[in-house]
Amino acid sequence: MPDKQKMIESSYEQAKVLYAKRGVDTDRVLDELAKIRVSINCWQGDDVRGFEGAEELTGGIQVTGSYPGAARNPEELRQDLEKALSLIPGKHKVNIHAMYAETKGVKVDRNELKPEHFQNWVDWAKRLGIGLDFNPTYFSHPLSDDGFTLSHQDPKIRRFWIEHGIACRRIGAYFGRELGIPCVTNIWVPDGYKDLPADRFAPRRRLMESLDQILAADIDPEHNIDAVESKLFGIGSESYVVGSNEFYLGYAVKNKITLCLDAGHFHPTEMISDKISAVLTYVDRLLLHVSRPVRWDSDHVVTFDDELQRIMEEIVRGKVADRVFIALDFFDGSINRIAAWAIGTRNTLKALLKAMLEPGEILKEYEAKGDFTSRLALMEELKAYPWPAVWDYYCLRHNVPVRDEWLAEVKVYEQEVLLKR
Ligand code: RNT
Ligand code: ZN
Repeated sequence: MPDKQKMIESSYEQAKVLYAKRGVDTDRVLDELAKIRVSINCWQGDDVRGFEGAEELTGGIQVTGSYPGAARNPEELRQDLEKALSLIPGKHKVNIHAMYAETKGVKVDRNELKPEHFQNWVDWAKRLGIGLDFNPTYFSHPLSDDGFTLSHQDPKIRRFWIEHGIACRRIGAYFGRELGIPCVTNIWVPDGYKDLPADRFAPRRRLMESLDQILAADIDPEHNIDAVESKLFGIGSESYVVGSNEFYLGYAVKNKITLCLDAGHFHPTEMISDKISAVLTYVDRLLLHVSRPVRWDSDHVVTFDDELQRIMEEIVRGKVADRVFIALDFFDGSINRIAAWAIGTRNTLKALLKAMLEPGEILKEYEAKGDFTSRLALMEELKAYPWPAVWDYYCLRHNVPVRDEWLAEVKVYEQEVLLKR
């Protein structure tokens, strides 16, 4: 359809002129945007089930909904991810968990996992030219059943989970080396109490010591980047979470590792967008779990809301894109799971693009002069600048569906593939 193409191109040319008047070079912005990899969470595709045959998702997180077509095995999950990636402009990363190991029917416990158990993922990522990120899985396992892992009072159970952490860092380094793109290995543990603890100190001390042992293993920081993720509460850990924000902020600063901020892991009115500049004053790098809490840590699909835009504005205005890893974390089983990936990832990229199109220097100048009227006026006018025309052109240039055209492709895939499962 050359007409459609012409329309998109001419809208882009008009947008380009408007942005140029504000000193923004849209062509350059699109080149910059193409360099940013978003880490897409594989666990949206199978409702966080993994390949170990686990019957239940534990750890205080929950997927609701029973939309047909969830991936049941590695082949289906990768096929679905590939479909989703074909609807998203740019080259990205896929984020996997230890429970997505492929052990050829042999039982390999989590403390014994090796790079070879992820060879299919690596070969697949190579073929697609994407990166991989990694997460040890500290839930949905008999040794996490009483709600404690790395901070467990039983040294044998702690040992098991320490070994798991070390195994995962090795696997992460393998991903980074093989793919030529560093792997972020993110530690999140569900440890905590439903009701008021008598001792809040001891589990935190144990968690610190366990993390120290995991990090003591000598693993090439060029290929593997260690991150720790905090949380406020979970289902069954409402009163106390061992790995709270203060705990991990202190840990990351002290040990010079990456801190992970999940958008759903704070009080409902507390926003991670405001934390980026604070945290990056003290840690080198930040991992974001871009998610959407609705009244609680519900992990809804990321929409184009205010907080998403603020997060991206912070990254762009602060010129810290090289210090922030953007990863997605949502799991909704009530809608088509490929659509969930497409919606969440496309929104993330749109918000990033919109932020990159901002004439940031002008805004900062107004601010420095104390002209807050102009600052607010321009910020508000920019919302109606033709950034969607730039987005459409970006999709066209990267050969992915423009606007809601991707939905028709998902519907065909649903008929031909998902509903036959
Ligand atoms: C849980 C954390 C964690 C998980 C994934 C599956 O509250 O957000 O990041 O969502 O590891
Ligand atoms: Zn998370």
